[in-house]
Amino acid sequence: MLGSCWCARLESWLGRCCPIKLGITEIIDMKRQFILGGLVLFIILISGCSGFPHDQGEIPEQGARPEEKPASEGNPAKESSPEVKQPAGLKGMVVIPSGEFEMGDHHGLGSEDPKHPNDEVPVHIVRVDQFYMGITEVTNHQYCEYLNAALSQGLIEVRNGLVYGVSGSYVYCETREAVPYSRIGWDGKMFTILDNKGDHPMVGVMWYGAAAYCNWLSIQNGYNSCYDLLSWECDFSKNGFRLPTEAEWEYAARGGQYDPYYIFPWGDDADNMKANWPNSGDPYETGPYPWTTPVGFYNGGLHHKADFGWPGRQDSYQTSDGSNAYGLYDMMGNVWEWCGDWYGRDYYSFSPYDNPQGPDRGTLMPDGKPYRVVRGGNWYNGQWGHSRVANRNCGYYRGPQDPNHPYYHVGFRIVRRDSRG
Ligand SMILES: [Ca+2]
Ligand SMILES: [Ca+2]
Repeated sequence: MLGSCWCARLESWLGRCCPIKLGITEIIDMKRQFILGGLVLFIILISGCSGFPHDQGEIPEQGARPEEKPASEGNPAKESSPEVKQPAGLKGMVVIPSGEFEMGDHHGLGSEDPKHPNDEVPVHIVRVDQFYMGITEVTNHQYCEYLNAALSQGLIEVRNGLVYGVSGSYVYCETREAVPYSRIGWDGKMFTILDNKGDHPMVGVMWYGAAAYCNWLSIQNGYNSCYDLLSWECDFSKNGFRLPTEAEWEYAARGGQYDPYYIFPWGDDADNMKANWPNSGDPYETGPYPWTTPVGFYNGGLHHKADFGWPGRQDSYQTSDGSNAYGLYDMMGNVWEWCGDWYGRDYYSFSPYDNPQGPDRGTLMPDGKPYRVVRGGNWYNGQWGHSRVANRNCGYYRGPQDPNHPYYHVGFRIVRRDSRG
C-alpha cells in the first residue's frame, strides 16, 4: 500500500520535475531502481523536493494550444452541466476543411414555394477557407450562461422582458416575461432556464443577440471579438467566434458530398427520423410550442423517456443518425440558424468566388428593411420547402412581422476561423 502510493508520487514527481515526459517503461525501470535503492534514497527525495506534488497534480498536456483542441472549445458550460444529456462524442466544434463546391440548387426545387421565388440560382462555384463549426446549435444552457455573465459585466439590460445591449436599440433575445415560448426566465435579477430545456437549442434569439453572444464567448476564450456592436460590422480577420457566412453554412451542411449533390446532407431521402421536422413522430411533438428536441438528439440512438423527461407518452424513441460527414447535428431541422450575411435575393448572380460574405446591403423586404439569412429549416416547417441544404430564407419571414411565425424556431450555431491558415 505504502509502496504503491510512493510509486504513484514518484511517477507524478518525475513527470512534473523532468523537462521531458518519460515513457512508461522508463518510469517503471526508474521506480524499480529507486525501490531497490532503499530508504536512504527515499529520504533524500523527500527532503530534496519540498514541493512534492499531490496525486491530483495533473501534468498539462504538451503543446495543447486552444487552436489545436477544437473539440473542446466554445462549449465550456455544456460539458459540465449534469442536466445536459449529450449523445456520446458531442464536444463542441469540429474542423471544416477548406475547399470548393457548387453552391445553390442542383435539383430545381427552389421555385416550389410561391412565397420564395428561386433565390438559389445560378449555381456557382465557391471556395471557403478552413474553419471550425459548432457541432450543434447553441443551447439554452449556453445562452443563459452568457446572459447572466453579460448582465454582471454590465453588457446587457432587460426592458419589458426583452434583452438589449446597454442603451442599445436592438433586441438580443426574448424572455418568458415577453413571450410564452421562451425558455429563458427573468426575475428582475437573473436569468434562468425554464421547463428543463437546457439542452434544447436557444430560440427567440435575434441576429444581434447571436452576434453579441459570439463576441462575449470570444473574450471568455481569449480570442479577439469579430463584431463591432455599434455598427454590427464583422471583422473576418479576427480569430473570435462569429456566425457562419451563407457559403460556410451550405458548404458545411453538405458534408463534403458533391457526387452527386444531394438535397439533404445524407442524400435525397427526406427521412423524418434523421431530423426534427414536423411529423418526425418525436416525443416532443406535444404540448406548447416550440417543439424543439435536445441538440444532437438525432444521432441514431434509442432514447428513453427516463433519460430525457420528454412530454410525449412513449417510453422510447428510435432515431436515425442525421449527422453529416463532418459530424454536424441538426443542420436540417430543429431550429433555423442565423448566418452572418444580409439576405440578398439575387446575390448568387454576383457572389464572389473566394469566401463570399454576403451583399453589402440586403434586399429590402415589404416593410422597407433588409434582413439577415436563416438556414436549415426547423421543427415547425416541412422538409422540402425549408430544410433542403440549398434553401435560403430571409429573416423577415420568420419574425413578428408575420404573426404566424414568431421567433420560436430561430436559433444559431457558431463558427471560428482557423488561425492556422
Ligand atoms: Ca418534430
Ligand atoms: Ca438546425
